[in-house]
Amino acid sequence: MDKEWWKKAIVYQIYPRSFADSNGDGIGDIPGIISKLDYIASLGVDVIWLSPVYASPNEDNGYDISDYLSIHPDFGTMDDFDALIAEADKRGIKIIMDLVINHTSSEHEWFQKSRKGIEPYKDFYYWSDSWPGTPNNWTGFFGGGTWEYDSERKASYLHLFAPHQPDLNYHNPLVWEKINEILKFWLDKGVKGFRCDVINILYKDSLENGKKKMILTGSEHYLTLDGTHEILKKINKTLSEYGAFTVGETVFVDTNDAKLLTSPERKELNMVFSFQHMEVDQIIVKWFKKKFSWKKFIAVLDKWQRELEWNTIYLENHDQPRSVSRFGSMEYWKDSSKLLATLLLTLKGTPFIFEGEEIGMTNFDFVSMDEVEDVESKNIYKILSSVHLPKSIKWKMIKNTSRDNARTPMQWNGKDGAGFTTGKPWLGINKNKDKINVEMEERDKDSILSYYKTLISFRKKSEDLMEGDYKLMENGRDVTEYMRGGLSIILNHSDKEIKREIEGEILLSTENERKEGFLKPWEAIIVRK
Ligand code: TEU
Ligand code: CA
Repeated sequence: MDKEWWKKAIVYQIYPRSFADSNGDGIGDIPGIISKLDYIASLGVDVIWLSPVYASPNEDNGYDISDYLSIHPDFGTMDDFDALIAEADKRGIKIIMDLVINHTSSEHEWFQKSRKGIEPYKDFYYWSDSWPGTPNNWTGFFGGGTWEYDSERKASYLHLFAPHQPDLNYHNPLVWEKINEILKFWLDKGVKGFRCDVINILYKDSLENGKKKMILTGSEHYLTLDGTHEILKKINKTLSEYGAFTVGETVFVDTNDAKLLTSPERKELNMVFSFQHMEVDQIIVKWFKKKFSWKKFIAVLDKWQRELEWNTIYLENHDQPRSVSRFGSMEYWKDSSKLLATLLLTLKGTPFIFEGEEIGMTNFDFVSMDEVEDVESKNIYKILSSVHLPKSIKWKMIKNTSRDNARTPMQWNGKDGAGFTTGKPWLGINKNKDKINVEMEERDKDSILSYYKTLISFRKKSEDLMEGDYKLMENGRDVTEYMRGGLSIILNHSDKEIKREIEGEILLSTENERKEGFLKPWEAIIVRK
């Protein structure tokens, strides 16, 4: 097999809890995913990335793993997982898993033994009784402090995320050995790679106080350090024997860090998820939104396109609000969703589609905190309770940014339960399910879903889109144009009709009926120059 097969792939991310529920308990599961494999294959994608399906107390929906070698009963059994690999394989689809190894759940056996001081687990985590100078002043990713006191060990432990997500101590060589066994376990089952959760923060060089900052005080002690590069080389070595690939979720990296992390000679990661284009509508932290600007958005994407030989392209995932609600226009919901699809599938790199993006799912329409499940949102809301701000503003901050925006159940049809479940869904279903759903869009040749299929098959057949050089031609307030090989992609990301003569042959447009000499509002076209 081509060593760099993942450069030709399109990845579809599944958030298993929210995808398809086979047994009516309101939680999506693996048999549910298997029942939708024909649908996934019909999109033309090559790889499924599964958000965590491991055993977990679900304080952070599976990003807190209590056993890396078993499947959470909510999701099914190991036999179900094996069946998923086999059934996907029949359809030419590979499975990659989420690798969450910066931290475990506090219910993991390693932590339970560690807090009792049982060897060899005693120093599997960062305990204040083993590290002088702790607890320190570091602040965490979900807001608030990073040390939790444990009455059993009579010491505190470090957690960069929620208190039940203790950070693993990679100064202890045994930790890597255990992780390596886990990698091999899944690779032997036929898993073809990993999306590596917050992978650039694994190694902490010291636990001294950090420089005081607006966010993440202490981060200079763990962001993309040499110790992490060393671990990545080890992960790479194990995976290379299986022809598997990695995509790192890398927080606060710029293009220079990303080059180090992904350069083929260094043999670390294959690709990374950058956050910079996701930060265009934020002021320092995501809870402070500012007006989105296409010019800045394209400028950031352009920098990454120019500076990296190859990388991921994504507009959505389970941590981000829905792209059409954020970058598109609700008035031109269908057109702007198609335009975003065009951007996603014509840039240089490996595209990642998040479940529901292909039908234009929108942000959750929730009205109160009671409907929110996201641990991050709940934490922030708690912190906000001591801040003097009108309640309506606090709610707006949560509503616009909550990760639950992307986590509402997949809208398969317009019925009660949206075809997702026959029971009570774990998280509310968006009321627009009767207008936005797979069943309707499958029947409609002009739908967002149909456009995704057309565009994916167009991309696969186009050498220009698969491998062509990238060059930005125009970065305007209303219109963007870039070249991929001999193709020009023109996007009108405004609510206005724009006068524009097109030179060359228009191969694809988001519009059924084009208006000669104009770009319709939110029209995107691909032109052979
Ligand atoms: O996300 C890491 C991460 O950086 C996010 O916490 C981010 O800060 C925030 O979600 C942006 O809103 C990964 C996973 O994708 C996320 O779901 C987990 O909660 C987190 O790691 C901890 O494992
Ligand atoms: Ca279920």
